[in-house]
Amino acid sequence: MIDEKLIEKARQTLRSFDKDQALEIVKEYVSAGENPLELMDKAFIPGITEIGEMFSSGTMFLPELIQAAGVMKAVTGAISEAQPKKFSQGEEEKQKVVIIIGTVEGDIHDIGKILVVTMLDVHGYTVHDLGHDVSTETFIKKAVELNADIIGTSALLTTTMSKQKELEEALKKAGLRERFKTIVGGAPVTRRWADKIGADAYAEDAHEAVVKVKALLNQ
Ligand code: B1M
Repeated sequence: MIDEKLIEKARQTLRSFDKDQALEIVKEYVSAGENPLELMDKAFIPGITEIGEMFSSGTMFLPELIQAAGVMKAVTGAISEAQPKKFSQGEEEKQKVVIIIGTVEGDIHDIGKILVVTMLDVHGYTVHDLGHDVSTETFIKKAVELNADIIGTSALLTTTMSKQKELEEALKKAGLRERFKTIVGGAPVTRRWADKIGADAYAEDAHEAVVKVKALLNQ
């Protein structure tokens, strides 16, 4: 069980933009044999959410948000690297499943998307991370090229969520809608939105993304 003092210490690294200290906390936690995803869920994600709130209320400005995001990105990388593979039954079948994921066009937020990629990867799926600011055309081109089973899109801005709808429409137009399953996520994205645009699945967080992918594949 993660203690409150450590949670506060980790959150403080985001407020003070202290990347070294943040990475040290992750390193110590991993060395103690703990799962750093717990640190992510209980400390760093609430911490960066708090930073986002400070940004929208005007108590923090863009250059500071960028610095805090730099700390968060470094932590995400370290936690992703430290994840042990969770092999389970049906491993070979899972590895045959190809998932492509990216943040939609016009959107450079990629921290949450990296966590989703990590979780699917550690659960044994073959995941191709297309990065951020990915156009609808690129999603489709890559899905065909890699013979993907699932296309996952992340959107963090209310203005870029429309790109998830655009993908659904473009797939239909190209006669490819039945060939791929789609899953959507991102802070402003909801189940309602997913239903509205006709996506096959919605996941609130990286843990749920694994559950939803399994369900999509009837695993
Ligand atoms: Co941005 N930003 N930002 N930002 N930023 C938000 C999203 C915002 C809510 C902040 C705020 O005002 N409170 C706001 C959006 C408002 C809106 O649209 N309604 C905002 C804004 C306005 C902007 C800019 C426009 C600011 C400006 O320039 N004036 C600009 C936009 C740039 C662009 O994309 N074109 C901008 C820039 C940035 C930074 C570059 C500084 C940085 C991003 C760095 C990076 O990602 N490399 C940044 C950050 C860090 C944030 C906040 C503070 C934190 C985002 C984050 O990393 N959260 C964010 C506030 C917030 O979201 N509360 C904010 C932690 C992460 C683990 O969670 O990404 O939600 P999240 O991912 C979760 C789930 O959503 C889900 O699982 C993840 C893990 O559990 N999920 C999926 C995500 N993708 C999924 C895909 C799936 C399934 C689940 O299936 C495929």
